[in-house]
Amino acid sequence: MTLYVPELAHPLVMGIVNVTPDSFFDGGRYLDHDAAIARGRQMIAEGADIVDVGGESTRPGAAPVAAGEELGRVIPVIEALAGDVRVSIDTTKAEVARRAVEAGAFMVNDVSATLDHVAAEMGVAFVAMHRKGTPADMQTDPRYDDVVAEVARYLAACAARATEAGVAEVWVDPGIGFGKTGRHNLELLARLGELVALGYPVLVGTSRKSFLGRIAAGTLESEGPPAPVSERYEGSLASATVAMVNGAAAVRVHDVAATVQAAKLVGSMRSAVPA
Ligand code: HH2
Repeated sequence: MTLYVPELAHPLVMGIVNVTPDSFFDGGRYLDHDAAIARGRQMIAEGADIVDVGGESTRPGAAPVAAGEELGRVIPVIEALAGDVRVSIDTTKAEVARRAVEAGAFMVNDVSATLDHVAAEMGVAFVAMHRKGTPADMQTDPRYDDVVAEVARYLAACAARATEAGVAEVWVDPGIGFGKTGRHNLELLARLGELVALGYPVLVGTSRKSFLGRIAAGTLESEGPPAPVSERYEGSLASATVAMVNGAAAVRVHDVAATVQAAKLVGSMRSAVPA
């Protein structure tokens, strides 16, 4: 099921369903399969183009999950939803990616950017995301000379490797919050056009992330605490809109209904400009 066409009417909205006890925003809410499936169905009703199902949190310091446990979390949810919406699997494990595609997933969303060969073998789309470090250490003083240039170089190399491996549909993602300070995240959003210029559809995930809490609390430049996840809705919507205006082909969000409205606005705006 190929998804991306350059002349999309509007940027795509990818809804997040984390079937985990510990995801930073929705952890524990959808660990029960029925709850996860109901959440996915709600997102479909709200207009999600893709539902991204994950069974392992990537939050800083999250505990690793064994493949068997991860499979048990995600496969029933993918099987229930894949007939009604495009489902992507958010995993870094080859076995989970394979079984998820067999269960109906059409895209491998891989924050480690290592599963291109699996996506090629299974004939599905692949998202290569940039991250620096591992969940355990990625937020310990990340440094770049030029964050956008470094991320662009890395994603270009990943995308070239994936294409060479035989992946027909390659997406790239700057990995907001993965080994980046708030300033790095903001620079990536502001200069997103440089990633769009690589020629691959760009996915961006800012939803409820801590730099938004820092902006809300006025602690972007200090050691003070960010506003809690419950107070990051407006920043999530605003930053997703910025990403779409700056050329993102899709945004990965927890709040689907409002983001779909924003995506329609951006799509209408694009089509209002004479060719
Ligand atoms: N962010 C998270 C997880 N997967 N995948 C892509 N492609 N891009 C992202 O920015 C991205 C991602 C982290 O968010 P979330 O899934 O809400 O939290 P957790 O990792 O704690 O489950």
